[in-house]
Amino acid sequence: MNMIEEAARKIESMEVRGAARIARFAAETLKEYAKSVKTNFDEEMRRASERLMNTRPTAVSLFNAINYVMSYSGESDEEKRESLIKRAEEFIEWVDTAREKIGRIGAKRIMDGSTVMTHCNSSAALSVIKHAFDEGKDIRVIATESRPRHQGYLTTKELADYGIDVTLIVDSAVRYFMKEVDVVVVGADTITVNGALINKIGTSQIALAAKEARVPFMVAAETYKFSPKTLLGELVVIEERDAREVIDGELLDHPKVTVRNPAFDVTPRDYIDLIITEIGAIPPEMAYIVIRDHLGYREFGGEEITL
Ligand code: RUB
Repeated sequence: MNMIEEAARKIESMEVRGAARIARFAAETLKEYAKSVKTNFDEEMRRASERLMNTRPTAVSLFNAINYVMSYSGESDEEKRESLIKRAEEFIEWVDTAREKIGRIGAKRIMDGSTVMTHCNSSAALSVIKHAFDEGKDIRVIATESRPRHQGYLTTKELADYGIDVTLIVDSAVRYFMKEVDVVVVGADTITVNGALINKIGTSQIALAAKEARVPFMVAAETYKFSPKTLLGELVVIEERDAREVIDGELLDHPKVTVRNPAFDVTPRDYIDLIITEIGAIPPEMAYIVIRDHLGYREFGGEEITL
């Protein structure tokens, strides 16, 4: 199996998961692949990027990573390779530094003595929580289980190993515990041009419960989670995964039973107090400006569209 196919399967099987990790991994993979391409550089790289792009549909970070890396330039294959490698390294640097900055900015919004609720397993959201803890704040986290793939267990272990007190709850207990929560912090797979958040299934219910209880709802999202495609009118595709992730056994084969397994949902901007990005803490209404000023849009091999 070649390097690209192997990487694509790792993303599809969720061995590599989470919007930032997927994006970083795609950039790394294209960089390594570029080093091995002998002839037909453009064509080989185009095919490789298409295969990676078709792994998971929802997180725009994958699209933005591939788009960034594939916007290489040069005359000869050697020049193109060099340019691509440089762009991949720039993107990887962007991922690493953005997470750090988001942690520093977001931590200011977490007060000493707070209880923080989080959902799924977001490296950006956890960066905020860890920074607040590193500043000496006495905080406690409520982490949802995040069925069906239980990414909440990863969050629980990661934070507990870091020294933070964590309470793990089932997803349906969110409203029950909301009265104990001072702030909710979640990550993002995509932010649309109108400021809506697409994140792990269940996020929108948490936002609803937070609004009802007047608990601030913050999103930790690097600027490469904002979607230029939505500016051009595209709708975000919500990935629907195999029913066997939800249950096994006889119900699956029952002719009258359908099991649905959407992996993400949409939280409207009215439920979001603040988006913490590496360029600052912004209201969701500013999504258009982030897309216009920080993300170009270029289709592979197509026309560049100036925003
Ligand atoms: C992961 C998920 C995370 C975002 C943000 O979904 O929804 O909240 O991707 O994560 P999955 P990060 O496990 O299905 O990939 O901040 O690390 O990019």
